[in-house]
Amino acid sequence: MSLKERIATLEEELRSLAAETRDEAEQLRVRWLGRNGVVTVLFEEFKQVASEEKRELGQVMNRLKVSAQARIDELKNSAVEAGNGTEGTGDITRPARTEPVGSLHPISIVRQRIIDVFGRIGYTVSQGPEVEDDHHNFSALNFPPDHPARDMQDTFFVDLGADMALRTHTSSVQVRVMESSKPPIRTISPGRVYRNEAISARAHCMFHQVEGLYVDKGVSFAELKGTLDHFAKAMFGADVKIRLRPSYFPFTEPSAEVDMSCSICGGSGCNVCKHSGWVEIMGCGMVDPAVLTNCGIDPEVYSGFAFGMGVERIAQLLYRVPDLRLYWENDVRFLEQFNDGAFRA
Ligand code: 2NL
Repeated sequence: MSLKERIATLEEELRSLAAETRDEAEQLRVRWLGRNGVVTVLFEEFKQVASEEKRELGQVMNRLKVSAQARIDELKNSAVEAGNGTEGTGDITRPARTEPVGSLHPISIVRQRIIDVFGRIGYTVSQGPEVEDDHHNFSALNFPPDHPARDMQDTFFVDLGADMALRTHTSSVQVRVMESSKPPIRTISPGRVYRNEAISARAHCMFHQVEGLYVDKGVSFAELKGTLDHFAKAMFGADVKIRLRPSYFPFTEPSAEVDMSCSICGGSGCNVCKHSGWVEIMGCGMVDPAVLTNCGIDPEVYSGFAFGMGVERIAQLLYRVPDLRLYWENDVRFLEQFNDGAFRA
């Protein structure tokens, strides 16, 4: 039989190889690829082949060697998976029972869900510093010099010289985005914010906000309503409704407070909505033209809408959390209730 014919026979044989256990697969490896294995011997004989045939034959030989290796590895792996021949080789240091390894904090879960909802409609995520200067946190956002938010009573100032404070909203991030990029801008800014308030069941000095900003030619209030309606339904379910009430923020005009039909009682009245059928979920409005100008965007060409929500508030409505302080106490009896199994080993 010529070398070529023998290779063809071996390729045939390779396809019908079988091994029940790891040991059997290992014996096959020795028989085929070991020091005196059939393939190894073949390569020895190859040295005698006339040089004009070497090129073509060499390729066929290499192919045989590679497929033999692959086939035997495959047999070895499937024997291991089936548990054959692995008796006594298990990891005896593995715990008998799987240990629980914790879960995401409800604020992390809800923040990520909010990011996902807006991500699917084209919003990017922007971040910025938690210690901000007066310009980004207040002035650019149209806060007048005597606004109460600029007071020590309401804002945590930081001893860093020039008017630095812990940001009171993530609008400061949106200001940075507008200053450094051109419309169209579609972004959300999740992050921690700080306000100098007494801690109670309903308020905390630190919370998490997600703000959104959309600036382009011809952005309308109707699009703002449509976007927020979509958000409420994506977060709380298709049957919730929203309504807008006129409000005031220094940085938007017009401004509105957004209420949602109570997701707990469906609008018929309960403790959470104080029997009104509606719960407040966020604030919003059209970006004030003065804010656009402050950030280097021409309000004669562009318009925009913005909104801001507290993640604690959204999580409170989703999970019926009765007291905001629970988010910070890290009592495992609270935290365990949000374990969806995603973090189990
Ligand atoms: C709330 C209300 C709001 C904004 C945030 C915003 C940002 C820029 C310009 C204009 Cl750069 N507006 N953000 C607008 C309206 C409301 O938040 O109650 N947040 C917890």
